[in-house]
Amino acid sequence: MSEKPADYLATNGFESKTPFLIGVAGGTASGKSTVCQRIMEKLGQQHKEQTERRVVCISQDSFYRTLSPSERLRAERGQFNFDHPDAFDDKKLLAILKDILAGKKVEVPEYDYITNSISPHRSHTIYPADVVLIEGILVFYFPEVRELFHMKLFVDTDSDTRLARRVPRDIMERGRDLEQVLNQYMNFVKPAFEEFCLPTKKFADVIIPRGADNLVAIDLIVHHIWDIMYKKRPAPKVANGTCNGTHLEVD
Ligand code: UZR
Ligand code: MG
Repeated sequence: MSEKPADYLATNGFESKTPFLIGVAGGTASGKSTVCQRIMEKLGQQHKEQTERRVVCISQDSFYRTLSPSERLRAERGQFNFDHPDAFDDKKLLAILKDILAGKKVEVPEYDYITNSISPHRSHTIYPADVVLIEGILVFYFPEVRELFHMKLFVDTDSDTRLARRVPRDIMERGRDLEQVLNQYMNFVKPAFEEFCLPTKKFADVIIPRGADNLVAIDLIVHHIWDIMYKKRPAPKVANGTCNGTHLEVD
């Protein structure tokens, strides 16, 4: 398969159409963010300014709900279950996804893993885009949210690999100690994965074994996104190219 030109999305003249919404689920440290990053890279988006991006990625972590004072104390002791569906504000996620589908500009809060809370003064603006990726452990759990996705991907990486990645990440990036990380994993992360996340694999359109290492799967997905976007939309205006009705040729 030939490489599509990196600037295709930026030059095709598509304006304010319904964005193509892709959900990316999978267990903790399965490589969801990396898969999204690879998809964005292959669509040639990662070096663009926020306002010019035609492909954007949002994390479900931005939709953790605000904790009560007692929950906050438990979180500090590693005794709060962040892997349970109740930890999320699914109504807020739903409302934002509906706004995105309506072509609106939205503000997405930033989550801070050190304080276990949404940063009060930090959020980023998501401008209307052609493709919006939403990644998170439970993005397929909530039926109303799940129904909004045009494409559902499940990143399926084995649990040993995920644990081996999760431990150093929590210690280095999220300010935890080893005992706390392992306790939390055994008490909350692993059981919640089995109870809430793994059963949502059946909703996926594509299951990606080995996660971001699976370049063939990522390539196939990216080509599929191209095809769908092209077929869904009116004949694109291409700077130096022609459109013959079945495929796009660009010089
Ligand atoms: P990914 N998480 C935290 O560690 N701290 C928080 O304040 C909020 C979430 C973890 C959460 C889950 N679990 O397993 C993980 N815990 O973030 C999901 N404990 O993020 O999909 O990137 O692994
Ligand atoms: Mg993540």
